[in-house]
Amino acid sequence: MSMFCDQCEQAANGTGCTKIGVCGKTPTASALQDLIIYQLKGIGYLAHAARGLGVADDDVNHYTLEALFTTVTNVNFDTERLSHWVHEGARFRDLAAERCREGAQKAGVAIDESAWPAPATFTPATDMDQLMQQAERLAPVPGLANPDHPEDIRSLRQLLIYGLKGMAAYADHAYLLGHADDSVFAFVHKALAALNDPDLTVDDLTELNMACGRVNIRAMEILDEAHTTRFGHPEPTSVPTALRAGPAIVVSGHDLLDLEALLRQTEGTGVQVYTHGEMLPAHGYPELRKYQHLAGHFGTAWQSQQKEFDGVPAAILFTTNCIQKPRESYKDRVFTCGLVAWPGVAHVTDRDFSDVIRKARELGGFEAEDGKTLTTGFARQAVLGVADQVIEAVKSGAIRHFFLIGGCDGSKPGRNYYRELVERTPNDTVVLTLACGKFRFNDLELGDIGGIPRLLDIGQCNDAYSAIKIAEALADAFHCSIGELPLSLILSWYEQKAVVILLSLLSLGIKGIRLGPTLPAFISPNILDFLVENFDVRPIGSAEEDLATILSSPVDANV
Ligand code: FSO
Ligand code: SF4
Repeated sequence: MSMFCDQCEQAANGTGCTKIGVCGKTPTASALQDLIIYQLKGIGYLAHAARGLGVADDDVNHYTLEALFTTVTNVNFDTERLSHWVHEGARFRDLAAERCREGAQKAGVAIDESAWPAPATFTPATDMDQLMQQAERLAPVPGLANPDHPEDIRSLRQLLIYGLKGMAAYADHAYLLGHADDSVFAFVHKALAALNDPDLTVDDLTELNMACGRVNIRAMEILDEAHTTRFGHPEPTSVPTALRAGPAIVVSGHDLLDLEALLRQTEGTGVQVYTHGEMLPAHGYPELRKYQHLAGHFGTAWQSQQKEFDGVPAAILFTTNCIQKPRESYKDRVFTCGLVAWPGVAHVTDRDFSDVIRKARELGGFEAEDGKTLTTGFARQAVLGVADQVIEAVKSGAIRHFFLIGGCDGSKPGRNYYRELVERTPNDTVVLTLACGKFRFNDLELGDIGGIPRLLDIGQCNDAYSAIKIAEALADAFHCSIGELPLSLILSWYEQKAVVILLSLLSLGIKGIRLGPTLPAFISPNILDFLVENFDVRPIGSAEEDLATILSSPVDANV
């Protein structure tokens, strides 16, 4: 069985995975994810039509987000769970169709169901072999990259689907915290519905992609609201990497709600909880850091997990991506929850972490060990709280330039660029960072400028919203646009959440972004030319040369 997937930066040979995913995704899992996307185009069509008739359905909204999120890189590798999503898709499609009929009845209009596109009437087979046959039949080239579409159209359609996946991840985190905005669901359904139209032009698709970026800013804003309402505004925090003696749970992923539930359930049990990867910024939130047994941070970014978890005497909990195939040396102590799943790995439901706690006790835990400290918690409120000091430092020349060096980490050697770049930044510059790419350099001691740390960790990837707010506030203070600030954006991408953040930055008109370690496989040469011409997007070069170009740029003199 073949497959085709080009949605992440690891796409085999820079074009796409065709035999098995570099991430470990099997052709069966890939086909099931394709079916989920196929069905979502139908659900989107019906939900968009129902909304137009005045009826929105919250269950359909939530299914849409979670089904998209399930197909993001390094989330769900379990074919049993994926086939469950396909079958659930048929149920939610029926619900969306019902809402459509209800809306039509209320509005007194007739609907022509024979005009509904094929994905809106698709019935999945019950048996896996037949499901695979359906997947093969529906996607002549698996992966839904229709070979009949011209290359640029295909490229923009993939870009939109990947952007929607990334946005859905952020909107789902917010939804689970009780925060949502119908404008986000409305756009996701509208865009999925549009993808049924085989005649979309480059202009139509460009507009949809830009809108995806704009709506994602709202999705990240809602998530920021959800996090800060529930957990307070992050505060600058020193996080130990030292280990305490005793039973331990290491928590990875991005879901702060899962972490909070685990902290509550482990309180007073003697089990220490450590963050891993994208969970590091959790330490900055007052309502999470108040737990004395939130002991510190373990390890670095996602791609090092197999090495870092090898034989670790602790239970490991994955709350979201990025999970990799667990080695036998630690598979028995890995747990997943929420949407993340790996075949044969224990899955926690309803945030009942008792099995995880039991496993942590059984394993005995770490011996005490010394470690360094990392800092985090420089989200928008903390940075804007010292805005006057920052503005003064820029005016006096103490701060010459800001770098936003953020995004995902990954295993390509080219990613050393980001460390080299940070190491070379002059002492009169400030580095803002976010997401797991920071682990390339967040152990560096960069010192401070008049009390302002030179390395500021804004948070997780979704905290790109905070970064945008900080940039907007600086631009306001200097009466200029973000593009006129002495600020350079140097991004590393890996998966679809980074794709949607890039769309968000482009939708704000931000130009001159440097992107690495390689450019997306699904971007065609013409679309790349468009991005270069209109947004001055450039691939990263060498750290030394890029830095020299940035610091000699006339934009330095603008403020
Ligand atoms: Fe990293 Fe993975 Fe947060 Fe991504 S852990 S790579 S962009 O999931 O979402 O930054
Ligand atoms: Fe390949 Fe990335 Fe797709 Fe996995 S998600 S199959 S590594 S392109």
